Amino acid sequence: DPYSTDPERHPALHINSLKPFNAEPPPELLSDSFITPSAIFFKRNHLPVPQVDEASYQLHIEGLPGGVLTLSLEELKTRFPKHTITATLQCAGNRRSEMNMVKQVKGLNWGIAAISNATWGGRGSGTCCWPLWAFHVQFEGLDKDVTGTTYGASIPLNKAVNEEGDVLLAYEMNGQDIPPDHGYPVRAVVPGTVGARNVKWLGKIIVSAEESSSHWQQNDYKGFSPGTDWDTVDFKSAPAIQELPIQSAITVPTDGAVVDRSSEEVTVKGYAWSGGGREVVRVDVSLDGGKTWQVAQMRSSEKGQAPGPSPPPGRAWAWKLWEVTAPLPAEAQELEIVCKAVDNSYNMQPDTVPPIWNLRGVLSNAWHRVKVEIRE
Ligand code: MTE
Ligand code: MO
Repeated sequence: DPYSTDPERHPALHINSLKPFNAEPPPELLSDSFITPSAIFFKRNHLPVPQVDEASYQLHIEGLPGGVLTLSLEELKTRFPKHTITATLQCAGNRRSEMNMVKQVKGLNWGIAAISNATWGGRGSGTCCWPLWAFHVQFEGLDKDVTGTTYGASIPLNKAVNEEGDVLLAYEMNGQDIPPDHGYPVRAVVPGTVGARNVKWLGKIIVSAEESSSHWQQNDYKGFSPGTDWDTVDFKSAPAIQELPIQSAITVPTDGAVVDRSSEEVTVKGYAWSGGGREVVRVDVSLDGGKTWQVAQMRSSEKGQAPGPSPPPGRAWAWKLWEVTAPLPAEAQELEIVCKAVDNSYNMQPDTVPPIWNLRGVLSNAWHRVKVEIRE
């Protein structure tokens, strides 16, 4: 069993698939902390977790003018200054289950928690000397399938070399060595970019004229029209997902929860985030299915702590947690709670799923709705 050496996992995780291991935290745990503890950070593995020995670990970098560059973990840690960023990672398939409710899609049935936020430490990728003919930076993982094919993906070169892109070759997550499930000993952190390009267990970097030829770059993680089906889909016709669209969801209460009339108020909590470093500037919350709205309170730090300086424009990599406490409407027996976020480009979420439905169930970012019963 190639999965027999996979690490132990936190029992609170909701498991979507055991081998490979795919799991998300319960939503109400997610909004408890601005920085998601690594143990409950969502886990998305396509393959077995590779066993990497830190003493013999090597990172190979190809396509630079000087030929192949090989770095040990020690060299990566000591030869370059350490950068630290707080960035949210979201899987392209987050909230796929809502697409499944419209019409069956192909993929893991993620709820709303295939998204988490961590502090990452490592070497910045922006340096000198990138060749003029290069347009992409490919990443290869050390995780392999039975045929020896490794996980791979690529990002545009300009994202990787721009210091304001904040791309990291990260060896720390939340102040500690990156845990095995999250890419020990080194992973690419590409803030603002879909989870799939944040390659874990990084073995090789290739500076190239071409995108990664991997299955996950070419024939997966792309968006299509609701009218495209598996008979007509042409993966070459769509660009690989890089930056993700505006997103928000309600973590508390959960769908189907019951609130007591005597409590008189309801507190709604959730997260909001946008790709490409765009900052969330507002979250609107409705208790009546979208007829009336109020603006949520947002925070960008742990509860009770002062927020740090706001991020420079275009570098808002971390999510915001938000909260609203409102009186229970007198007449209602049921609430349909809805949230929607707005980023600093005034991008907003679509109100329903059908116009954005796609056969792979990616980019699911419609207004999030939960129904709550009021018990008299
Ligand atoms: N990197 C490797 N080597 N193998 C993988 O299976 N999964 C990708 C990405 N990097 C993957 C990978 C996907 S699809 C996502 S969403 C993120 O890792 C998930 O990162 P996490 O498990 O740390 O949350
Ligand atoms: Mo993903």
